[in-house]
Amino acid sequence: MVTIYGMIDSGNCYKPRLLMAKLGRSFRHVEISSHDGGTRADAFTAKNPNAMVPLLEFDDGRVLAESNAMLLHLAEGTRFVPQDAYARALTYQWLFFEQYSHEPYIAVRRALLTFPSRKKDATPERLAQTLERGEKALRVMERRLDETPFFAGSAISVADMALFAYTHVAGEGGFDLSAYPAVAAWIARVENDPGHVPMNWLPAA
Ligand SMILES: N[C@@H](CCC(=O)N[C@@H](CS)C(=O)NCC(=O)O)C(=O)O
Repeated sequence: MVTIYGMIDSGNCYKPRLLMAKLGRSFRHVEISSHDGGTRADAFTAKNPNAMVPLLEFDDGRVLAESNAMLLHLAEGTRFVPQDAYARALTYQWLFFEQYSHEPYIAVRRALLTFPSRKKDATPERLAQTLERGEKALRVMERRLDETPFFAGSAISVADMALFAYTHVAGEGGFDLSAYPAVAAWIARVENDPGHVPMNWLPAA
């Protein structure tokens, strides 16, 4: 059985948990948190020198970091990675968009406003920058979702799981999703896809 090291309140860590739940696959959750220094502890950095969760560990000791790499690996051969080459390329496009143009603003603003350990970093400049760039990401998403029900086209893919993770809690970062009706409708579509679980869901021990 694979192990996912992760934080319960992190969207990046939610991504592989959500996918595993939807696939009906068993896994072990080990809580490693940046709040209490767990991600920087020697025992963890021996596994991931980048000192970040999530981290996937296979039975044979091999590990895989980066939430979106985990999504692609765990979803290989399932309905969550499109067969069509262009739709698959679009899936990659939106996964990269999530990491470069979305997560650094929408996830980070939420962390700045809600994680006590990040409060010292919540300067007015940082909050203004993350708001402006996060709104830009939401506008890009709104435009795409005006065209298609899901990011890679007509069917849900791992790109939707990656973007859902922090978009559905964007309100905690001060983003008003009522200004983005296509995004709000997409959130409901993702939540209604079979096997969906909320962010705080954990497998039975
Ligand atoms: N690009 C990485 C980002 C992972 C990341 O930012 N992890 C945060 C939690 S959401 C973390 O572990 N931070 C460690 C720390 O701040 O000490 C991914 O998608 O997996």
